Amino acid sequence: MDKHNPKLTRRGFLKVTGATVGALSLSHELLDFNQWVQAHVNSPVTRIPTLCNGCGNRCGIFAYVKNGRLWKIEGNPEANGNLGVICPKGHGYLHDLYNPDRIKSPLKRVGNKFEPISWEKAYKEIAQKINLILMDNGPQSIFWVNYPQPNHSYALRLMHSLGSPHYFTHGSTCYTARNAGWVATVGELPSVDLSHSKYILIIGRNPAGGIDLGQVKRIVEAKEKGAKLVVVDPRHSETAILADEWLPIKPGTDLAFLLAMMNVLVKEDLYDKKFVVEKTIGFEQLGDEIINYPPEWAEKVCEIPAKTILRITREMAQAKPKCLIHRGYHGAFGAQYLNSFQTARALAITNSLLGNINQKGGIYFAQSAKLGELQPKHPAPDGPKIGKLDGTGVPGRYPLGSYGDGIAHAIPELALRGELKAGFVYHYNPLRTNPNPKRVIAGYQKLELLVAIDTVLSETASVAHYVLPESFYLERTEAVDTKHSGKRAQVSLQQQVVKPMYDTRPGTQIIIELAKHLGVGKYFNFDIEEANRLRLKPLGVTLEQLKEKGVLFVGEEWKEGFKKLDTPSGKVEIYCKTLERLGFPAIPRWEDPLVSPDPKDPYSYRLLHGKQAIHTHSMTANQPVLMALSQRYDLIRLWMNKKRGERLGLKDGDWVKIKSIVGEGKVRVRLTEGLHPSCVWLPSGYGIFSKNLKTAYDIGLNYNDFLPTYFDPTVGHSMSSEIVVQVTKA
Ligand SMILES: Nc1nc2c(c(=O)[nH]1)N[C@H]1C(S)=C(S)[C@@H](COP(=O)(O)OP(=O)(O)OC[C@H]3O[C@@H](n4cnc5c(=O)[nH]c(N)nc54)[C@H](O)[C@@H]3O)O[C@H]1N2
Ligand SMILES: Nc1nc2c(c(=O)[nH]1)N[C@H]1C(S)=C(S)[C@@H](COP(=O)(O)OP(=O)(O)OC[C@H]3O[C@@H](n4cnc5c(=O)[nH]c(N)nc54)[C@H](O)[C@@H]3O)O[C@H]1N2
Ligand code: SF4
Ligand SMILES: [Mo]
Repeated sequence: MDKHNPKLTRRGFLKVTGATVGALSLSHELLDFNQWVQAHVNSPVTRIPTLCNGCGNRCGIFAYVKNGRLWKIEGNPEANGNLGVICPKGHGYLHDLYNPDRIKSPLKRVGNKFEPISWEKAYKEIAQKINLILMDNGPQSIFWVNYPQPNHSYALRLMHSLGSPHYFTHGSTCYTARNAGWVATVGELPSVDLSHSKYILIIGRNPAGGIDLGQVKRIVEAKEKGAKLVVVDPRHSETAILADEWLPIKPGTDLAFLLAMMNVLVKEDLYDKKFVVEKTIGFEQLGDEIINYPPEWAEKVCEIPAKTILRITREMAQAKPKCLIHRGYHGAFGAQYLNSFQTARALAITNSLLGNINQKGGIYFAQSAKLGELQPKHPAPDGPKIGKLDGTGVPGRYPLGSYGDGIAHAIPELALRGELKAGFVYHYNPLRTNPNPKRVIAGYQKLELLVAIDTVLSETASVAHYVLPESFYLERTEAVDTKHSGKRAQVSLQQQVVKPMYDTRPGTQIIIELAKHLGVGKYFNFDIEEANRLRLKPLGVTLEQLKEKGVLFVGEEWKEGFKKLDTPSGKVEIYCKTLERLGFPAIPRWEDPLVSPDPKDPYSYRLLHGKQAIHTHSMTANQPVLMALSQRYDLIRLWMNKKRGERLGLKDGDWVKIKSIVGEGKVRVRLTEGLHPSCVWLPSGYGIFSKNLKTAYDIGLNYNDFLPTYFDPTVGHSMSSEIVVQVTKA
C-alpha cells in the first residue's frame, strides 16, 4: 500500500499507468535492472528496409526499431552493392541520429550568431532575397550544389525553373578525370566483373578502405576460385593486404606503367587480335606511339622493375579475356594529376587490348534502372538558355568536362569574380572538402545569399545566411534510387524508420517548398510519394513492393558480348578524333605530373591522401564512436617511409610540420615500410575546423589545407595530388 496515496496499490499503479508505457518502463528501469532487461527483451521489434547514408554507396540495410528507438542495422543480402554486409562507418554513423550536435530547427544568421527561425519565415526571406538577386543579376547568378543524391533531379528542376544552368555535384574533386577518360574511349563508365575474373589488376583503387563492400566480397570470391590479385599503389593499402603482389609505384606515373603494358602486349603479339580488328579504331596509330615506351623506359619513370611489368603483362594476357584492370575511382586518377585523364584513357585501352570489354570476368556495362518521368503529368521547365560559367559543356571552356557535374570547386572563384551571387549547398561541405580553404571561405562568404541544407553545422553551414536542417536519413523517405546497378539493375528506397526528433524536414520536401515560395510551384505539384510512383511505373514494380523489400531487381539480365558503343565510331576509340579536334593528344602519350618532389631534398615530398575504412570524407569525424576508434588505433597520423623519416631524425609518433605554397600545419607521423619514399600520405577524414562539431574540432590535418586551386586543362578537375610539401621535425 502506498502511504501517500492509500488507494494506489502496486496493481493499481500498473493499471493507471498502463496507457503511458514510457512511464511504466522508466519505473521498471529505476526499480530493477533484471526486470528492465526482461521488459526490453520482450518489446516488439520492427524491421524496416532502407538505405544507409553513411557514404555515397547507399548500401541496402534493415533498420530495427524498438520502443521508438533505433535498435540496430543489418545488411540487406539482396542489395547488389553490399550483398548483406555493412561497414564500420555505417554502424557508427547511425548513432549520429542521437548526436547532440545536430541542428534542431531552421537557423538564420544575425550578426555572427545563429538564431532559430520558422520554416515559413526562412522560406519567405530566402525567396525575397533570391527574387532581388534574379532581378539585379539574372538567373545565371544562382547555383545549387550537392552530393549526388537520388533527389538530384528535383534540385535540377528547381534550377531550371528559375532559368539557371548552375547545378553542380562534388565530381570535380572526386572522379571527373576517370569518368571522362572512359567515356571518351568506350562511351560510358563501365563496371568490373570481379567475381568471375582470373586475374585482377588494381591501380590506385582501395575498395577495402575506400569502401565498396560488394567489390571486396567479389574479390574474395574470385580469389577463392584461384584468381590472382595484383595491387599497384604507392601505399600498402587495405586492398594490398589481400593481394598476391603489391607493386609500390611512384605516385603520378601510372600512365608510364600502362604505356609499357601496351608496349609489351603489342610487341609480343599478346593482344586480342580479333577484338582489336573488329571493335576498335586507331590501333595502328597506337603502335606508332607506344614504341616509345618499353618496360625499361617505364622502370625509370614509375620505379616498377621492367621484368615485373613484362611478367605481369604476360600473365594477364594468358588469362584474357577473363582478366581486368580495375576501372578506378578517386585515388590514382580520379581528380589527381595533370595526366589523370590520359591515364584513364590508357587504362581503358589496355583493357580493350585484352579483349575483355563486356566480357565475363572482365569489364562490363552494368544494367541500371531507367526510371519513369514526372512529365507529362508534371511538365518540366525548359532547359536553361545560357551556358555554365564554369565552362563545362559544348562549346564551353571545358568541352570534355562533365556538364552534369559541373566544376564545383570553381564556385568560390566565380563568387569572388562577382558572377555567382546566391547558392544552395545541400549535403555538401565545400569549405572542408574543396582545395585551398582560404579561397573557398572567401568565395562562399562573398555570396549575397548562402543557404546550407545539412544535419549539423558543418564548416559550410557555419558561414551560411540560412541553415535548413534536413531530417536524419533514418527519419525520412527519399526519392527512389538507382545506385545499385550490376548484372541486373535494382531500384532501392530510403524510407523513414523513426519519427523526426526535431523540427527538421526531408530534402525533397525542402526543394518542393522552396520552389513554391520562389513562384515556380507549377513545376512542383507533386509530393515524394507520387513522384516515386510515377518513376517506378515503367519498371513493373510497385512502391508497396519496394517499401516491403527495400531493393528490387528490375529489367533484363546482363548479356555477355560486344554491343555498339556510345562513341562516335560505335567502337573502342583507341584513337579519339574528338580529342584531336580539341587539340589534346588523340592517343595516350606520356605526360609528366605538373609538379614533382626534389629527389635531392630530404624534406621534399608529394602529399597524397586517401580514405580510411572508418571515416567518410568530412562527415564522420564528429561521430564519437568512430573518432574514438581513430584515437585508440592512432589513425590520425601522416604516413612516411621509414628510412626517409629516420634520415630526418624522426621516430614513429613524433610531431612533424607540413608546409606547402598555401598552408602549413602540425601532425604526428607514422613511419612505415608500406609507403613509396617520394611521398607522404594523409588520411582524408580529419582536420575539422567547424567549432560546432565538438568531437572532431581541431583534430588532425586535412590535405585540402595544402592544395592550391587548380583546374586541369581537359575536364577542369582539382588535381588534388599535384602538391609538393616540405616536412620537417616539429
Ligand atoms: N571509408 C570510406 N570509403 C569510401 C569513401 C569514404 O569517404 N570513406 N568515399 C567513397 C568515395 S566518394 C570514393 S571517391 C571512393 C574512393 O575510393 P579509392 O579511390 O579507392 O580511395 P582513395 O583512398 O582515394 O585512393 C585509393 C588508393 O590510391 C592510392 N594512390 C594515391 N596516389 C596514387 C598514384 O599516383 N598511383 C596509384 N597507383 N595509387 C595512388 C592511395 O594510396 C590509396 O590507397 O571511396 C568510396 N568509399
Ligand atoms: N576533407 C576531405 N575532402 C575531400 C575528400 C575527403 O575524403 N576529405 N574526398 C573527396 C571526394 S572523393 C569526394 S566524393 C568529395 C565529397 O565531398 P562532400 O560531399 O562535401 O563530403 P562529405 O564530407 O560527405 O560532406 C557531406 C556534408 O553533408 C552533410 N550530411 C550528411 N548527411 C546528411 C544528410 O542526410 N542530409 C544533409 N542535407 N546533409 C548531410 C554532412 O554533415 C557534410 O557537411 O570530397 C573530396 N574532398
Ligand atoms: S559503405 Fe558503409 S557507410 Fe557506406 S553506405 Fe555502405 S554501410 Fe553505409
Ligand atoms: Mo568521391
